[in-house]
Amino acid sequence: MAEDRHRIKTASDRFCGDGISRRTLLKSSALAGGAGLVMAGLPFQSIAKEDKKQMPDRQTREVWSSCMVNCQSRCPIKYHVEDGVIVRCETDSSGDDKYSEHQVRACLRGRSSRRRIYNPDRLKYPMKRVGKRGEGKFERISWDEAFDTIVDALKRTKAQYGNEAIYINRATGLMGATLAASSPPANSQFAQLMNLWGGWLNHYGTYSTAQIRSAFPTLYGDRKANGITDIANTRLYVVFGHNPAETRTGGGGVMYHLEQARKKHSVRMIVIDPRYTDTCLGKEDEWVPIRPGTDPALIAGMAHVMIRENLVDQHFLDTYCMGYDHKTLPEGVPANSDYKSYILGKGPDGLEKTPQWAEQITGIPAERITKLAREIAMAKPAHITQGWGPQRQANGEQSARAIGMLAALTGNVGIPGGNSGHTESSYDSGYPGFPGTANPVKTSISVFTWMDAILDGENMTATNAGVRGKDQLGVPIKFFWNYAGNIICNQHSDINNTHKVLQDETRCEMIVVIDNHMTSSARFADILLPDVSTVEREDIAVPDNPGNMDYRIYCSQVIEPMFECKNIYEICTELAKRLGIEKEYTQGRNECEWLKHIHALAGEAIPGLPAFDEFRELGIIKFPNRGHAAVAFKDFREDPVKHPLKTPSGKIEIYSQVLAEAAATWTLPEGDVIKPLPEYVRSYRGFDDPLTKQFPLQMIGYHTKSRVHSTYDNVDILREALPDKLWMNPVDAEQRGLLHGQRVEVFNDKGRLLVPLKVTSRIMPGVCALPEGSWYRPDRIGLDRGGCINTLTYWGRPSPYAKGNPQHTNLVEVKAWQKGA
Ligand SMILES: Nc1nc2c(c(=O)[nH]1)N[C@H]1C(S)=C(S)[C@@H](COP(=O)(O)OP(=O)(O)OC[C@H]3O[C@@H](n4cnc5c(=O)[nH]c(N)nc54)[C@H](O)[C@@H]3O)O[C@H]1N2
Ligand SMILES: Nc1nc2c(c(=O)[nH]1)N[C@H]1C(S)=C(S)[C@@H](COP(=O)(O)OP(=O)(O)OC[C@H]3O[C@@H](n4cnc5c(=O)[nH]c(N)nc54)[C@H](O)[C@@H]3O)O[C@H]1N2
Ligand code: SF4
Ligand SMILES: [Mo]
Repeated sequence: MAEDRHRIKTASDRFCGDGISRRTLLKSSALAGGAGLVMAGLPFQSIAKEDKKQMPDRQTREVWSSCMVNCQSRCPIKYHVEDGVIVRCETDSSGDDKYSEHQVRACLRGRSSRRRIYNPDRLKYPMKRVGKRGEGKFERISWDEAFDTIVDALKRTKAQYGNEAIYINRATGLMGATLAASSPPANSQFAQLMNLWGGWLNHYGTYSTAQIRSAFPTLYGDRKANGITDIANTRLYVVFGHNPAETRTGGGGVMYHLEQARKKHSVRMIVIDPRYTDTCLGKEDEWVPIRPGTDPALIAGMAHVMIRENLVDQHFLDTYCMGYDHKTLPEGVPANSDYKSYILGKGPDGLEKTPQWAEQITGIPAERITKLAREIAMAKPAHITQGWGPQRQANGEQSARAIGMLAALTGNVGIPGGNSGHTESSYDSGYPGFPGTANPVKTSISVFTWMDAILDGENMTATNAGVRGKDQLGVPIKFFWNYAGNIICNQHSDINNTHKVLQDETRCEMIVVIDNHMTSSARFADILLPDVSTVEREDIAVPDNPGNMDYRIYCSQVIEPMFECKNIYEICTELAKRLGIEKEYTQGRNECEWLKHIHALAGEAIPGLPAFDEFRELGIIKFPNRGHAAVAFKDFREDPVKHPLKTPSGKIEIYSQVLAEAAATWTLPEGDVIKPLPEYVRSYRGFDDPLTKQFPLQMIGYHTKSRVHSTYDNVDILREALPDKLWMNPVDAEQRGLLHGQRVEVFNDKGRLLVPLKVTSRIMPGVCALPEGSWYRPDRIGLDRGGCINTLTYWGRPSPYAKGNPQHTNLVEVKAWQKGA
């Protein structure tokens, strides 16, 4: 901190081509105080202007910026700056906080962002690796040397392997940014740079949603859901593996909307999750603990009850769906391949999917399954939905589709108060992002398969690895861009194995990491570049799930860039210069001019938008949805002939022709299957895998409120407030003689980690849970004292169709930790 205080950099006016100096700009932001705008038709109406607090004598300023990490909210933060140093922060206090024009209040993470900005882990200078890759030995170099080294490597890679050997990794640290966006990678400045230089290898899918993203469209042709506020119109909210109280916090987050909607009509809530989550905490009406990876079996068991008791919506299934029963099976498909036959035991497996059958798999008593089936079928309408936990499983495609199937079975699709089974949708004001150019390379790999592409890119094909845009990738990844991501070594699976692959410099030849902090991924860089943090640049922050009120936050530069940190636009401009594409890249604009340009484009889409300078002063503009909440597939429900779905048949494909084709033509590892029906499929590392003899506990990860993935993990007060613990049921703890609070070793065939134990009946027996995102900190004997869950996750087998990350499918054993063991 003391060092920061004394660091002085010459004020730069590169942001503003309008001649306003940086200091004046900061003052003008300060003048805005706590203003915010709500779009209330035309003209825009200012709803609050706090007293102007300007104390120039004391060099005190208040400047709006934001927290824009990937928790999927983004919150405005007003920083108080004294003598160039942030001393404290506040959040949105504009307006009267009326619902749908509400305040977007930051959570504890955003409010502690000062500790992330002034953190001892901050990267200060460009560095090059001097030891073995991953060893963490670096030497300070000049920016010129860094740029030249990168450009040499780029040129070498392109000449020898072509542009497809250049990969931009998934990285979500700046998912909410506009100019500094890291994700989707196609929106990043590195993508723009590479687009203009022949292209780069892209990926499809995300670590968040790979399975649901690929699988849901096979059912509905699309990934649509009713708006979150439409929950006010429902009788029953049935939620599978979704925990917005932790994963959608902040004033802009889904949890707030959910509470508002439920309050309106006392909506009942059933939570189906192996854990009693924070979303429950007395607010739920029922918690149904379920074994991880078995949701399709619960749904099959419920379908059995509904069919037997004549509770399915037969008219809906006949009119809008393919493959529910023999009447709507596509032509040429073998008899009894329909869902009803599967449930009633007339399909190829000959097994009736009774609630008793489902009990054996899910761990939910048959009686409870029966009652649940009746309640869900009879609640008209019911909003059936899912988070992304169920699909981050080895057969997550099946879970995602089965939940969608339940919505169809009960006829809840396309109506107010209903839903498709997909995660809720939000209102979108139409404010655009960075207008990038197209990538000349059309090939992409699944997000989870970059390591496969390093190891064996030559032989990855469309049918053995899900390569898209080309039959065969044909070339390994040789150059690796990693900007604002900690996926390389913390957030990807099976860290110990990843290390081995990456340590071999003959495979991936150049890894460039651009971050704020010395993360475990940063340690794997060949060239390591220090980026400025959000408060050291100008940008526009974009929320992900804003519910019924979209908004944009103007992030003014709060403090001068620290140390030798450079802004991403500056970095890419320097690289563009050396690649001979500076003009094409900058299009004659500096950062501020790009933001102005984007705001001007927004003005074309949103009439009455305040001028750029006003936006900058206001900090936040709010766009309430003045219409109704979205009702997914409403047109289709009203007229399925006029508004067919994007599936091959135009209907909801309970029997998916796309998946039937993949099942027939793809090469899968032994044991993997792709099923045309949303049926239950046993999975490796599931509850009944033979490996349970050695590692008897299923272990899921979850996204915790103490951080956002690995970001904020190095903020001391957050760690103190909520230390990571392994959740374990008292039954399992007793069997192992383990006590609450004790340090335990969690291990399997992939690795070992150390973490304190939380003995709690908030998790079902046979399952334990560890928050994801903790920083990997191995000791000399390979024991991860950081407690990073990816020490124990499995990489070798992506999910069958999406080729997604099965990071919640794990088997482990737990024992008391003995020092020196
Ligand atoms: N086992 C398991 N693994 C998981 C998951 C799971 O559920 N279980 N979840 C997966 C999911 S859904 C996701 S999205 C991924 C997330 O994985 P990542 O995308 O790697 O997310 P973070 O760990 O938050 O890393 C973000 C990085 O961005 C950096 N950063 C923040 N601000 C800036 C900035 O201004 N400039 C620069 N240059 N860097 C910045 C941070 O320091 C941090 O290193 O993890 C996945 N991994
Ligand atoms: N505070 C905070 N917020 C975040 C993030 C963060 O790291 N921290 N990350 C953000 C990102 S990038 C993402 S992708 C989202 C993640 O959002 P999600 O993927 O929805 O979050 P998870 O916690 O992984 O899983 C949600 C719930 O699913 C449960 N679950 C796991 N497996 C199963 C299963 O097989 N069946 C059922 N029924 N339930 C299961 C878990 O116990 C958990 O409570 O959150 C976002 N928000
Ligand atoms: S972590 Fe998310 S909810 Fe919290 S302040 Fe940041 S953007 Fe807002
Ligand atoms: Mo995510």
